[in-house]
Amino acid sequence: MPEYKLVYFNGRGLGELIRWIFLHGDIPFTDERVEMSEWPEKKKVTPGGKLPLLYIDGKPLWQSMAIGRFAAKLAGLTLDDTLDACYCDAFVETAKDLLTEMYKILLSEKSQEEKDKELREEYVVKTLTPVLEKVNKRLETKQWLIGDKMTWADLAISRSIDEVAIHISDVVSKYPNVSAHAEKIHQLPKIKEWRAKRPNSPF
Ligand SMILES: N[C@@H](CCC(=O)N[C@@H](CS)C(=O)NCC(=O)O)C(=O)O
Repeated sequence: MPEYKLVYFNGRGLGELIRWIFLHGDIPFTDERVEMSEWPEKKKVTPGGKLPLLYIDGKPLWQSMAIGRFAAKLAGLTLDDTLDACYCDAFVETAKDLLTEMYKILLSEKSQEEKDKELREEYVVKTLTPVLEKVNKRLETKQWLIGDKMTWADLAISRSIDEVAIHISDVVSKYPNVSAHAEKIHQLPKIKEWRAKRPNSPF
């Protein structure tokens, strides 16, 4: 088997979904973490100057979604049908938007009070709620988001829900199907084990 090394910051961010996919798929990988203090120097020698990167036998693959899709194929978490595979991608991008829009606010220079206000009045209303409503409705009649098996789209949505619930504790619970679906993923043995032992970090 090739050697896989995921390089990301010492946090969850855009690296965490990739970790979940490798862990669930029982695919050995090195989880290399870069401290922010080391980054200015490391960035100069990092292909593309952004993280995450996945080194496959030493050769870098960039862009979190391309890496995630590759890992998902290895882990058997993709679908063969071309259109269904695209719907998976669409949910995964939606899950990424949930994170990037939230991080934009959390990582801004604003005061905590301003961030809290923006999260409640902008993010929850315009970004989070429409997704929760759509996913909750979809899961009324389906066990998994697309097709009849678990895919990386299920992991991606539940990973984003995991992060949202860390920063905004009282919104997701209003959507019972989303909560139950996320819980089902969080109870997968490798993911459960990882969530219990992963390093603590703000993001
Ligand atoms: N579209 C890229 C975005 C990568 C990205 O912006 N990574 C951030 C961390 S989440 C980064 O490397 N920031 C440090 C920098 O730009 O110097 C992806 O999805 O991988």
